[in-house]
Amino acid sequence: MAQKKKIFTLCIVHQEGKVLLGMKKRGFGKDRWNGFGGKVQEQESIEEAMFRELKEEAGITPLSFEKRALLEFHFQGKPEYLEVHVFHTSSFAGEPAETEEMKPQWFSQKDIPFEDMWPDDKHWFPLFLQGKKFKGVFLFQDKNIIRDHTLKEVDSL
Ligand code: 6OG
Repeated sequence: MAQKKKIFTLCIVHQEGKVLLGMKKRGFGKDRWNGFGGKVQEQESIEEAMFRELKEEAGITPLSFEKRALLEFHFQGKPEYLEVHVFHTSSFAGEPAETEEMKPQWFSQKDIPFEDMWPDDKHWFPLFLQGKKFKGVFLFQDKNIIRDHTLKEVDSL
């Protein structure tokens, strides 16, 4: 039987050698730095969800963006997997502000806090920051341990 998937967005603001991450204050991924995003709702497109989540979680609107990655996250023993559409944006309108869900902070791209992020991030952030497009599949044993993964560059998504 085909596995069910849930579709998510993840948007990372990257400009002038810096990356804007948010500390997740509640829910899935609590107490970890991450880009901004969430579940795509039934009546909206993936891009619309990306805009909505960036506004809701960080108070900003991207002025340009590019899809850079498609990541699958499988958790052992869970019937559903996550399909995460990862976007890059380098320009936005508004001022990043703390919200109920996220506390935003700029990091130098040389100083990304991988120890306090999802463990997959250290594998794919370098490709992301180099401007590559890629697909990845990660199999988690639990939220701290990756059992297996594949990552490959692609020409288009
Ligand atoms: P809400 O629950 O806030 O959406 N997400 C992940 N991000 C990374 N870097 N690694 C993972 O490994 C992730 N699993 C989910 C997708 C959750 C947000 O967290 C991202 C969404 O942006 C397992 O609605």
